[in-house]
Amino acid sequence: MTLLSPLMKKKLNVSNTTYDLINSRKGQIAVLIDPEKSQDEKTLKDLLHKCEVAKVDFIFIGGSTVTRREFEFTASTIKCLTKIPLVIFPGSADQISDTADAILYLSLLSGRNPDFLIGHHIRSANELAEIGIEVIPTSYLLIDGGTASSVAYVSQTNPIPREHISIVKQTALAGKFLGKKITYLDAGSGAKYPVPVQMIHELDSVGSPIIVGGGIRDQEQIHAYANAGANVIVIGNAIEQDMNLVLDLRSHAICNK
Ligand code: 1GP
Repeated sequence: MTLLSPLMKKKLNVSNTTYDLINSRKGQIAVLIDPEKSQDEKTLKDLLHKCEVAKVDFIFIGGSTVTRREFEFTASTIKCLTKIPLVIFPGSADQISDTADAILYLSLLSGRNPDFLIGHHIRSANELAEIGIEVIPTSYLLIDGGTASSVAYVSQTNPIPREHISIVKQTALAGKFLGKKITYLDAGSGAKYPVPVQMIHELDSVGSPIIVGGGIRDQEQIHAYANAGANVIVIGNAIEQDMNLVLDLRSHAICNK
């Protein structure tokens, strides 16, 4: 067996981290599984099989009010059932598992709640260092999606108004200067209005990979985000309501740039 040194991997352009994968192309798809709502093992197996058939790029796991036990159980079940990279999208410091490939280390920069800017991070830092999973510093921006989102409620913060694109851009830029490697725009689960496509276009100049989610329900929206330059498009609720929708995601690949 030949082991490639990190330098050789770089030369050969072999992606070896989840961040590299996220950064590698536009229009990738993540299916979000909320352990609190995740069904029995059989249903989870069925969903993950469909995700594989549809060539879903990532499975995200997380939720606003998930317990440690629910989280650990669902994460290890997913890991046993699929090889699709598993990425933690945490709602709190309790949502950690060494079975995941990476964690989005979210700082809720749209809000001013110190717990979600640094508090949960301090609580989880030792454990993350111990288990050694890939930690991806991420600017997390909540955008008004026309409904009261659970993230806004749990974090006790206000989302950025959707028409204030310049605030979003300044916040994403500040996040980049603070060392965040990714910008995540979220209209909140079940949002009435998803993040405006124009916002994705405008963030292009910031130069960080973009993840977008919240209220995305159809192919048209997915294509629009992919063409605007989003690296990863996250879908949760719509798939919880109709698992077969995941099979339609296969055609997203035509938009990959
Ligand atoms: C992840 O909040 C989203 O960014 C998920 O939203 O459940 O509406 O797809 P949905």
